[in-house]
This record gives sequence, structure tokens and C-alpha cells, in this order.
Amino acid sequence: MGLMNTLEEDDRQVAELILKESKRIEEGIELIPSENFTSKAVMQALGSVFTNKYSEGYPRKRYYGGQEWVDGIEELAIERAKKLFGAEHVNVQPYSGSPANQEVFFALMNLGEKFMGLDLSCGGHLTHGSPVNFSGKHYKCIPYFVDRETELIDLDEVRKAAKKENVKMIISSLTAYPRKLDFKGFQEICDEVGAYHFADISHIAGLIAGGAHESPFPFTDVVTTTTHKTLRGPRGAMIMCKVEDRLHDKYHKDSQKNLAQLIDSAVFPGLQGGPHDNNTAAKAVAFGEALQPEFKDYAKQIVRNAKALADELMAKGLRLTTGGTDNHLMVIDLRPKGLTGKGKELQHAMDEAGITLNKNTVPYDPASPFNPSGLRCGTPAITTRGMKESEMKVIGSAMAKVIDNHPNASVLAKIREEIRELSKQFPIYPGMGILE
Ligand code: DSN
Repeated sequence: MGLMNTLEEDDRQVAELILKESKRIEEGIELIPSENFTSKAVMQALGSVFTNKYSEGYPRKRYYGGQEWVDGIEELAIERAKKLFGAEHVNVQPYSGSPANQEVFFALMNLGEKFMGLDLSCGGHLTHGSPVNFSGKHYKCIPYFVDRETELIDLDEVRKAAKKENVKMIISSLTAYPRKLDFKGFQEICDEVGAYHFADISHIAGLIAGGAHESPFPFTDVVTTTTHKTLRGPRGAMIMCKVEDRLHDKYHKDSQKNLAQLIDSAVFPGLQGGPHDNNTAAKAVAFGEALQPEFKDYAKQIVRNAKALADELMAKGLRLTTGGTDNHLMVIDLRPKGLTGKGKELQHAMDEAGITLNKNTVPYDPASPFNPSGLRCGTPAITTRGMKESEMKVIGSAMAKVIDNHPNASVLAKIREEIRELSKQFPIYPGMGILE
């Protein structure tokens, strides 16, 4: 076996598993709202020679030789990201969302200081203060929750707690909250209490880039995002921020660094080593794609599809938290169907029917996070493959059938066949011969 053989020649076992995964995604319906399908061009950049390079440092200020072309790639990714989001400063080196968030804490907070984040059980993220995560272990999280009745974020409650606790940072973000975030409202609270405003837009970055969701710019100090969700790029992340530190005199008066420098040095050398240059190349490709006018249509279609799917699920008698969706995702509340704590069972049943989603807590879930009472689903991936409102009706109706008949294997097998027939009409990677 030679060094330059193809994967199929070199490692049949791995090649076969990749083919099986390709078949799974082509024949099924992907509803995990944080997943998407990149373009072939993004995957080509990921598999390029840049995977071999080391380039600690930043463009024009590296530690190793051979950087003639890496600098160009990183600068291109930065320029495209700035244009896409209207950001003043961008760091494209974070390996993924959790490291990016850790880097923001490292840049702005001292250990033990107070901040606020949306509680995981109400649709927040582990890195926004969960007690089992670095953010909750090393800093003091004052969580905020959604209202018990409306299941919406109540900014008056956030304001009250922020004032009482005198927090240094407030995170505005979501991973399972189906409504728009009021970034301007969060910023007003941050201004009133003298706190940094940190927006984690990982889930909605593509919607923002495409004009289908309010942007956190120019309100926030720091914004992180993964690049692989609605933004449809490679697995990875970036941090965007203002150049000047609005709160420099209050918190960093002994530092000569502005906000952009604080963030950059938290990424490297603070918490990371060499950037993954193949990933940077793929990010540049994805940002270039998101700058095209078609991406605006894509982002708007994700939201239209989510509304259509939500309407169909509700028409079939299912309850959605908050009563619907404004973005790309929704959470089905299984409790009214007598299925409290059955999220895991239903996730498996959906798998059997060829529909991929994830179990999720509903706000104030009486059941445990391992066996919660909700299902989270979303439309970024199915929109990428070209599906529209009429397909959402078919999918929503199939999901309701799974929920109503889930112990019945023959019903699930029949739905799987229908799902396969639908999927075949919307190939993800045409010409790869997966379904032949
Ligand atoms: N795992 C991601 C999600 O599904 O929302 C967040 O990190």
C-alpha cells in the first residue's frame, strides 16, 4: 500500500463506514437543528494539504516557516467573515464552539467572577454556566430561566438579577429556544449594570448572515459562533468583537490591550496551539458561499420551513414549547400525550423511522435530562437539500404518526419506506452514487 493511495484502497474498513454514513444521510431526514450538510467545496478544502501545516501565531506574525499561503487563507476567511456579519474584528482560529466560549471567559473574566447565562434546562448551552462545565465550575453563574407560563425569556427578570448580583458578563444565546433573541434588550441591561455582553450565535449565525434573524451587531461586545450549523460550513468556530474595550477602565485598566487583543491572546497563546489551517480554508469557502445572494433565500426558507413543520405538528395535535417557532428549531412537548420522560424512547423510534432528531428537556421538565420529556428538531439540513413547505407537511405528519404509534415496529418500517422515497427526490451529494 502506497502513501498516496485513496481511502478505499488504503483502508477498506473506514471507507465502508463512511459509505454507510453517506447512505444513512441520503435515505433519512436530518432534523437535528445544529447539523447541516456542507458543500463539496467545503469538504475539499477540509481534505486539502492545509491539514498538514503548523502556523502558530497570526498572519504576518508566525513562529514557523512556510507560511506564504496560510496567511492568505486566514486573511481571506477574516475578511469574508467581517463582511458577512459587519464585525470590526474576527478571530477564525477557535477549534469549535466550546473552546471559543472558554476563550471569551479567559479574555474577560477572572476566576470566580459572576456572569449570567440561559439555564441548560431552558434552552441554554453547557458552556453558559452548567455546573458540570468549566463555565459553572470556575466562574459563578447566575442562571436565568424562561417564564413558566409563556416559556419565553423575560428580560425584566434578567435585569433584576443582573442588578442584584452585579454581574460582569451576560450571555445572550440559545440552543433549544425557538424564539428570537432580543440582543438590543440584552445590551441595554449590560449598559445599565456595566457588564460585558457576550452573544453566542452558534445556532442562528446562518439566519443572521442571511437576514432572517436580528443581528447582535452593533450591540454586543463579543460574539462567538460555530461555523457548521445554519452557517453550513466546516466544524469549527470563530470569535467576533469590537476593537475597543467599552469597559476597559472598569475591568482592565492595568492592561495595555484593547478588546480585540485580549480575545486574540486568549485564543493563542492562551488556550490553543496551532490553528487547523485546513479548517480555516474551509471556513473561507463557507463564508464565500454565505455572501452569495442565494444564501439569503436559503436562510429565509429555513425559517419558512420551520414554521410549516411546526404548523403541521400542531395540526396533528402535538404541543410545541412557546406554541411554535420564530427561528430554525422547535421543541415538541411530549407531556400532554402522556409521554413524560419518554424523549429517549421517541428519539429511538424516530431513528427506526429514518428521522433523526434529539431528545431534549422541556422547560421545568419533571423528568431527568437523560430521559427528558421533549424532542428538539429543526430545518437547516432538510432546507439545504431543497425541501420546501409541502415536504414539511409530509415530514410533520410522519413524525406525529411515529409519536402516536411508536411501539409498533411495522408502522415504523412503513414510515421509514415513505421517508426513503421522499429523501430520494432530494439528493444531498448528487453524483456520488450512494443510492444506486
Ligand atoms: N451540540 C450542539 C447542539 O446540538 O446544539 C451545541 O453545542
